[in-house]
Amino acid sequence: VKETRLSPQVLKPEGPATVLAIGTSVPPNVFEQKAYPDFFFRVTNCSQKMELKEKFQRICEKSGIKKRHFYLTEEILRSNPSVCTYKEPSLDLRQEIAVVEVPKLAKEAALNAIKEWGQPRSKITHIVFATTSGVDMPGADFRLAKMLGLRPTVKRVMLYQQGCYAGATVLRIAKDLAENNKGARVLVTCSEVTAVTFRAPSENHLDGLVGSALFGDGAAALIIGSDPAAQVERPLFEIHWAGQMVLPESDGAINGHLREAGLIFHLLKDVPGLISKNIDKVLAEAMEYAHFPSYNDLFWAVHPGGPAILDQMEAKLGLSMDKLQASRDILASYGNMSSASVLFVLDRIRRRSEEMQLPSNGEGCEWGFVIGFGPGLTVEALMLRTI
Ligand code: WCA
Repeated sequence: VKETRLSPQVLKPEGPATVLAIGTSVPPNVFEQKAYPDFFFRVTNCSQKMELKEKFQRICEKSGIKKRHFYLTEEILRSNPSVCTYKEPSLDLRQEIAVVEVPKLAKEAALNAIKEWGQPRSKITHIVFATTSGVDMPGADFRLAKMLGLRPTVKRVMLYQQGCYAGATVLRIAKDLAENNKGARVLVTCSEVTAVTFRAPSENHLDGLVGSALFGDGAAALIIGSDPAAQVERPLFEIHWAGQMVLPESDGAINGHLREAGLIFHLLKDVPGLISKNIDKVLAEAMEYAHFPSYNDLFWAVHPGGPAILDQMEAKLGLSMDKLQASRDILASYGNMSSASVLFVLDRIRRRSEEMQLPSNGEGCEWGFVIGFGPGLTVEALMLRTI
C-alpha cells in the first residue's frame, strides 16, 4: 500500500505567528534638521527664494525631527544636478540609485535581525519585501535573497509602491504565511531611500515642502515564525489580529505618482485630522478581540508620519503622554522613513522596555497595536501580544 504523505505546506503550525527578531539600518550620511533649510535651498540653487525658505524653516522647526540619514550626500547631489531641480527628467538616475541602494540597506537590517535570531540563514523559507523607492525586475527581494545567499527555493513576495502603510502590510502577509506553513521562517523587510523623492522646493507644490522636511532613509527587517523552537528561538511578540481600512471621504489625501521627474508626493493638510477622526473605527474589531482593554493599557507602535498625526491621534484616543514616545523618538532621530518607520518604532518599544526594566516587551503592557497609514488613505493595523 502506497503511503500518502502530507507536504509541509499542508501541515499547519499550532500557535500564532511570532516576531523572533528585529534589525534596522540607516545610511551613514546624517543631516541635522537645524542646518537642513540652508543646505536644502543652497544645493537646489533656491537660496534667493526667501519667503519659501522661511516657510520651510517653520515646517522644519515644527517637524519634531533632530536629524535624518540619507544615502544622498552633497557630493552626489552636486554631480547629479537634474535631481536638484523641481521637475527635470531624472527618473533613470533615481532608479539607478534605488535599484542598488534599497536592497543594500535591507541587507544590513536583515543581517542584524538574523544575528539576533541566531539561526542559520538556510532556515529562511519566505521573504516579504516592501519599498516605495523605485521599481525593478527581478525585484529588490531577488537581489536581497542573492546577497544573503538564501536558498533558491525561498518563496518571495515583492510589494512596490504601497507607501507608508506597507510596514504593517508586510507583517499581515508574514502572519498568514507563518500560520499556514509549518516550519515557515519569514524574513520581512522594508527599505526606503529618498533619492526617488528629493527635489527642489516650489511655490506651486507646498505639500512637497512638507515631504522635504520630513522624509528620511532607513530599512528594517524582522524574522516571523510560528511555534518557536524551545530554548533556541526567543519570541518577542505574538501577532493576533490584522486589519486594513480605507478611510471614508479621504480620496486624494495622500498620493504618489512615479513620473519622469521621480516620485511626486501629494499630502493634503487634513491628513492628521482624517486619521484621528477615524482611528477608533479601524481598531474597534481588535479591541473586541482583546476584550476591550483601555487604550492606555496598550502599547502603541504608530507610524511617525508627522508630529501633527501623533498629536491628534493622542488627543482623540485620550492617550497618556508617554504612549507615543517611541514614535516620537524615531521621528526625532530618523524622520519619516515611510514603510520602515513603524518597524523601527516596534524595535524602539522593546528596547525601551528593556532599558526601563519593564515587565514586558510592550512597555509593561500585554497587548498593543502596530499602526501604519498611507495612500488611500489606507490604515493598516495589527494587534500584538507580548510574551
Ligand atoms: C502644509 C501642509 C500640507 C502643513 N501642505 N502646507 C517617506 C520617505 C519616502 O522615501 C517616501 C515617502 C515617505 C513618507 C510618506 C508619508 O508618511 S505621508 C506623510 C504623512 N504626513 C503628513 O501628512 C504630515 C502631517 N503634518 C504634520 O505633521 C505637521 O502639520 C507639520 C510638521 C507639516 C507642520 O506642523 P504644524 O501642523 O504643527 O504647524 P503649522 O503651523 O500648522 O504648519 C506649518 C506650515 O506648514 C504652515 O504654513 P505657514 O506658512 O502658515 O507657516 C502650514 O500651512 C504648512 N503645511 N501641512 C502644504 N499638507
